[in-house]
Amino acid sequence: MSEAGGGRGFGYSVPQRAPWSLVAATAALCLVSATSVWTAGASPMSREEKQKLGNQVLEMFDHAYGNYMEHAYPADELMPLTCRGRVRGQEPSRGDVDDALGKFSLTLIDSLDTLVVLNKTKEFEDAVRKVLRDVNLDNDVVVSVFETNIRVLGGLLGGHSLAIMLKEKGEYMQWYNDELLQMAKQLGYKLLPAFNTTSGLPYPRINLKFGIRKPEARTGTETDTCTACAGTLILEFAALSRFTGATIFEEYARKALDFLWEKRQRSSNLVGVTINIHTGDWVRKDSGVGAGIDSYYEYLLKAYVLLGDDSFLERFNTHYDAIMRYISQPPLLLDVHIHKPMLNARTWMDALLAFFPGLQVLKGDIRPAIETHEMLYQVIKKHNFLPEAFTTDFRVHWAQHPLRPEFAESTYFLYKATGDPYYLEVGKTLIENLNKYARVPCGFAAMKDVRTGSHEDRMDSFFLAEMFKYLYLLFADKEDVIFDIEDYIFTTEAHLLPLWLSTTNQRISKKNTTSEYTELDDSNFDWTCPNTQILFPNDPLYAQSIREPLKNVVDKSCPRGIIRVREESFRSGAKPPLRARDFMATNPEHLEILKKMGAASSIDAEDGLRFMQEMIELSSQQQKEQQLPPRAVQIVSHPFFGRVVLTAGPAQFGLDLSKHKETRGFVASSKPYNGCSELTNPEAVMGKIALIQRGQCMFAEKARNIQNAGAIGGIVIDDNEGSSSDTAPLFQMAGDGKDTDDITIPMLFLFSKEGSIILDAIREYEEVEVLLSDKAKDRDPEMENEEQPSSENDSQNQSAEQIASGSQEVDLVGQESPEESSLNSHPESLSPADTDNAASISPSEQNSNPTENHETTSLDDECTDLDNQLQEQSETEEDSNPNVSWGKKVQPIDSILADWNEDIEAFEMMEKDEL
Ligand code: DMJ
Repeated sequence: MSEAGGGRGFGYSVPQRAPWSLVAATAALCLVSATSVWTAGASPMSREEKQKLGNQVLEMFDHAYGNYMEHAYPADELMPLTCRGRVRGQEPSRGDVDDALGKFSLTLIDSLDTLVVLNKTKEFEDAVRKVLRDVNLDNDVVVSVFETNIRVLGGLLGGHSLAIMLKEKGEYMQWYNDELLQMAKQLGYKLLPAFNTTSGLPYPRINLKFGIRKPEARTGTETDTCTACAGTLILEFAALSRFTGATIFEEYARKALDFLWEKRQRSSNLVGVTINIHTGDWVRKDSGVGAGIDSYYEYLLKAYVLLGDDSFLERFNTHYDAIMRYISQPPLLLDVHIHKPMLNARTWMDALLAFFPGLQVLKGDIRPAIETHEMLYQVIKKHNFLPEAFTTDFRVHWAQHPLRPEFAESTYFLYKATGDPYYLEVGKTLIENLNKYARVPCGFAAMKDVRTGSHEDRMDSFFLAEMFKYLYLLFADKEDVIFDIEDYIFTTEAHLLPLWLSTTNQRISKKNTTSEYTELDDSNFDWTCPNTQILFPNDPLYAQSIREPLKNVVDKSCPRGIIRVREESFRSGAKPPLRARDFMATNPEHLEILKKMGAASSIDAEDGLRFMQEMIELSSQQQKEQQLPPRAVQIVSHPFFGRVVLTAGPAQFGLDLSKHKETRGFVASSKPYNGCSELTNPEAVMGKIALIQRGQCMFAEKARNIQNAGAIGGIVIDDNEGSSSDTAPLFQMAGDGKDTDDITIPMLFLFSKEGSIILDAIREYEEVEVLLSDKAKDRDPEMENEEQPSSENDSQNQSAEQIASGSQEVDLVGQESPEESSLNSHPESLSPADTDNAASISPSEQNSNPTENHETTSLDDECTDLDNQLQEQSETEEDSNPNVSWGKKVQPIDSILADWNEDIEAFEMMEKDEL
């Protein structure tokens, strides 16, 4: 049997096994309804256009996968800027991120089932042969148990699932004899020692060769793991058990889940972000649906779908009720404290939570899914990508974006659930942005900073495992995929596991915990799919009507805290709590409130805690705002055409690129290369951007020397070989303590790795033109037109390859000898610049951008507008729909107070219980 809809949740068939629960059944019903009824609103997309977009996705995949195979394989990942493989130990360590790399050709394994989804069966067959021939799982490398499970074990199982499907069809893979499954089993056994704890929660890391215990293992001393790390194993482990008949894997994964469930905070039914694997104590007690927890929730619901075990659904529903009660503040999802769930733990959200609307579709709760997705889309429209973290008033908090697939995933599921072509348009924008801003000659590069558009030399394997699957499936009709996607469930890494596993090898005894679950109040799910009768069939504009009030939520937002139901009550007369940003030490009333915060009532204490927390955040934000944000060096000449954007450190002197138009020019090396004395080659740098090596004199002195020689700008390149903005925090170049007003040209700093990309380009192409700016500019449309995807790719690949194979020694005019440059003295003054974890946009940066400028200057008006809008909205919505406003119920004051009292009681109980 195959359900209608397709996709992660709804594509599953449920052959001869336990009956569906109400939730999953109604969720499936949602899709039946949605796909059979189409919606008005956004205009429907023609079959031709969908096919065109599907083909574009295929071409993009070829560009990413082809470059990985050509320039990186058998390394784990491609480094798309330097066009080579990332081999662990050969690159500077990036910390935890590197724990995904086990010298097991990660990207190839993670891409296996994508090849089949994208109809590349021949390539799949080749890829499987390569995995069997080349991949070694016995390396002396310490890897993350979580990442190895979802990417490698999941990749092998997804590959096996589709290999046996193809074999059965009779054309491809006829030689296949479960070899991928045997590898998966071997890997499964290698991961098992991680579970050797009294709690049953796995250690976060394991040595593939030596396990945990042996001294050679170099791991096993960790005490903590993240909830998602311990709670995201059941799909792969159960699949492995059921495919092979070895029950141990499923047993271990279940035990870990049982333990997490036992440890949930009993009053709030929430879990924290990290837990002690020996004692079971929560180490980090904040709780959200993003980083650290995300796929724990995902796997509870999907374990129910795959394994048909009601206890997983009951657990999921209990957590979901808590999430909707405390964390969901539509359209936002904000972390709270597990013991004090009415208290926000943060004022920002992370990008990983973008998967949640997709999970809500699986659950059947469409309305909040539409709202959160719409909010995220507006953030994307503002920055082209979802920054790793953004504040509740939608400013960038962490500026990176490693090409994460979560938003594409949710877009796909929302399209499946609503059939609304709006989501196809969203997908089209994602494709355009990837091609416009992340595509580089040798693949797709992660964004180092979405504000400047600069790149990082990184293309994570999940980009191939997930992004291309979801984008392709978004535009695909049933006949565009060679098998029935509805017969499979997607793991968190988008690997495909067949639903028939639910009835195979069911020998694991299920824990009967049903009595532990509390009866849920269904009114929390007023807007879930059971309302299909009044949703899609009668109101084809349903999804659009939910999005409409949120249309300008990001642009119109003001720097303010989120509105919680409790605060809404203050609009009706009561005094709002004092917020850190409004505090004035000279205001006696404020001082009085502060005093009270330390006093008796728990509400005052709660406000006090929040106040302190806000103060800390505010002061770190202010500190960051005093720093200059990073800048961009964009290579605009052939064959880069603006595609490669390097992250550069700013200077505290010279032309401020945030206030002036960008500076564009050809680059030339100064002589002497360190720029510490009058240049001997002024004719070479005149009218150009001079390259100077760091060291031996002050930055300002270098700037003066190149300026005197007629340079229009300068790029200082770090002399510490191998340094990179991927691994070292950027800094800003400080002046020399004297007046630097005489320096009028812009000066930027590049770490050695980024600098060598320019130096290699000079060696290869001689004439290299760059743009120095605060933010990468769109590529030159004329040059864009010259691009012919296939032939140009060839030449891009060729040039990238040439660069990759070129030596790092660059024959530069006037370059000093290695002996000279090895004199590594740094008398320049440095000051920390906006770093990786870049804070919010600084006032100067806001001023540089006309749109943002407008936003800042008209803030008060807009705040008033938004308040009025909210007010009006709740009034009008109250007329048409007495219960709903911005996803929050508009309650009469007495009911708000009753709720409030209930909150206080719960809060007091929790305090007694837990503190
Ligand atoms: C993927 O590896 C998985 O989706 C995981 O669950 C968390 N996110 C990354 C991609 O962002």
